Amino acid sequence: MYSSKEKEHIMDQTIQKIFQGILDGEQEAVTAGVAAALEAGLEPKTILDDGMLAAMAEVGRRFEEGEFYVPEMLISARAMKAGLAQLQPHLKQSKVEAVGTVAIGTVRGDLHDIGKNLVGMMLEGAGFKVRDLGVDVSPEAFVAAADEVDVIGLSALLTTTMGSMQDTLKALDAAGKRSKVKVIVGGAPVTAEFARRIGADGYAPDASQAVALAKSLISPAA
Ligand code: B1M
Repeated sequence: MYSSKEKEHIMDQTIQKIFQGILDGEQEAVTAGVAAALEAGLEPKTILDDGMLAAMAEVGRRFEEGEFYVPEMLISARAMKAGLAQLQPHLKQSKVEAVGTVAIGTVRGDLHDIGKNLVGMMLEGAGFKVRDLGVDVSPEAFVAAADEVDVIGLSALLTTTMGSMQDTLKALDAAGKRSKVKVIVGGAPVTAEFARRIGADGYAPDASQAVALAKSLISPAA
């Protein structure tokens, strides 16, 4: 039996292991860390926020400072994805009724998919049926999906691809489908003000708020 202090120490160590594993791009260290953290009774959200998302923020900082280059970012992203895949079943609630359908994608010109995947996972966990359109998704592909879903989710991580969000909204408009779907936007450079300016129905800064937003748009009274 561990004392609560010992337990806290084990938890700190496993979080540190996950954090470091992502920085080093070591998939096995990350998946072993996630398994150990779950076994130690850590909340999936704590593992995600304190271990994984904190590590990706540090990867971004190192890239900005010139300490990391694209290959390092890439191997860190792979390690992050391996950890996320393992955490996914624990982020989902079991047996939730389908509350609506969402098509989600990273907009044209943008290849970042970790945030988009996380938003998709959380939506699924909350009972949405999610159609993942992938990355570098053209406005036309979003338009094609509009007939089949209640919500379209656009993700962008680059300031240079935020314009693709506006292009997508314009394409929906031009195809006469804008009123058929709610469009939500997010991603690190995106803001609520930008969302308003391009005529999106809403903006969410993170995955859990994206779920709350999608729910509120589908059933405003709920
Ligand atoms: Co890139 N990259 N990257 N990158 N990359 C950033 C975004 C950058 C901020 C790094 C930096 O300079 N600090 C910078 C962008 C600068 C800018 O435009 N302002 C950058 C750059 C410059 C580039 C390249 C141009 C580098 C180059 O080639 N010279 C290049 C572009 C390629 C392209 O897309 N065309 C590039 C490439 C890459 C890799 C491929 C190597 C890799 C991506 C791998 C992958 O995704 N499969 C990569 C990575 C890993 C990053 C960082 C380090 C991490 C991104 C990430 O996954 N974060 C990133 C730095 C950073 O973000 N700090 C960086 C974790 C993820 C969970 O967070 O995606 O923000 P995020 O998602 C959050 C929220 O934003 C929100 O919820 C999520 C969960 O809370 N959210 C939504 C996201 N989508 C949403 C949608 C919603 C609602 C909420 O509704 C629909």
